[in-house]
Amino acid sequence: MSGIVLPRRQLIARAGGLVAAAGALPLLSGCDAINEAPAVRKILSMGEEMHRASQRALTDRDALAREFTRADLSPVFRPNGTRLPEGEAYAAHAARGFADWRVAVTGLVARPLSLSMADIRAMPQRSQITRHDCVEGWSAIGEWTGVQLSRVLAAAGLKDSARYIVFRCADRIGDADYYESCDLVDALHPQTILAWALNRQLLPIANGAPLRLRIERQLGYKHAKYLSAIEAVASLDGIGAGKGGYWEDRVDYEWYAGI
Ligand SMILES: Nc1nc2c(c(=O)[nH]1)N[C@H]1C(S)=C(S)[C@@H](COP(=O)(O)O)O[C@H]1N2
Ligand SMILES: [Mo]
Repeated sequence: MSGIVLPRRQLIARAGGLVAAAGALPLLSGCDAINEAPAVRKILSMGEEMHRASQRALTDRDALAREFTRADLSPVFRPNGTRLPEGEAYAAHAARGFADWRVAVTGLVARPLSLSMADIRAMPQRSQITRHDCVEGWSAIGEWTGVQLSRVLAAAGLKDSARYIVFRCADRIGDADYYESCDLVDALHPQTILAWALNRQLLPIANGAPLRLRIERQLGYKHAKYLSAIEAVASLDGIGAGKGGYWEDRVDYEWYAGI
């Protein structure tokens, strides 16, 4: 079998047919019988190939978003959505330079955390110059600095049952809190960071001070601003209207907004 090399696509297409044909094979009992049957061996190796192909598809999601240079920075990083959360609580935090702001890390974690901005800045930092793409039809390139979400989640100790990360925000639009969510592939992606600086300045309020998500393989609305809590959950049911985000719940925005 090993001598036959087919293009991967053809191999996968054929494997489907072979797996179907396996049902019609004479009954075999025990591992020896399986190993001795060339047709079955072929099916097994094709199953392995399909597995590898699906692994490749998963790894593609780990690919890095393009990073730019300082020469590419947009002169102005246009704010969108909420530009100033309403309410006295946020105003009081802003007046104190967010010295008392806390981000809770809760849900399916071994060690729930309550992180100050100082805690977040004391962790290893990453900077990245990336392009933000908003579905409303504009893009901007900015330099973001912050801690990788993977480090925060490692500090909290994700439980095996955790499947999604929910991002709670301090602003409301209309009558509902803004929120977003992603799966663990995006949560643990190296360019998914909790950013507190834009273009090497403290994050402006309009862009999500004191802390916002940068989730570089996804569209703009996934980049939750004004982060107040990060929650590990097994399911998105019962969170908001259950579609995983403020806009997903209200309009036809996709939950998986990969770019
Ligand atoms: N909390 C919160 N996060 C948000 C929004 C918002 O209104 N509130 N708008 C989203 C949208 S649609 C976009 S395009 C980006 C805009 O980020 P910016 O204001 O830094 O340009 O934030 C996203 N995150
Ligand atoms: Mo957007």
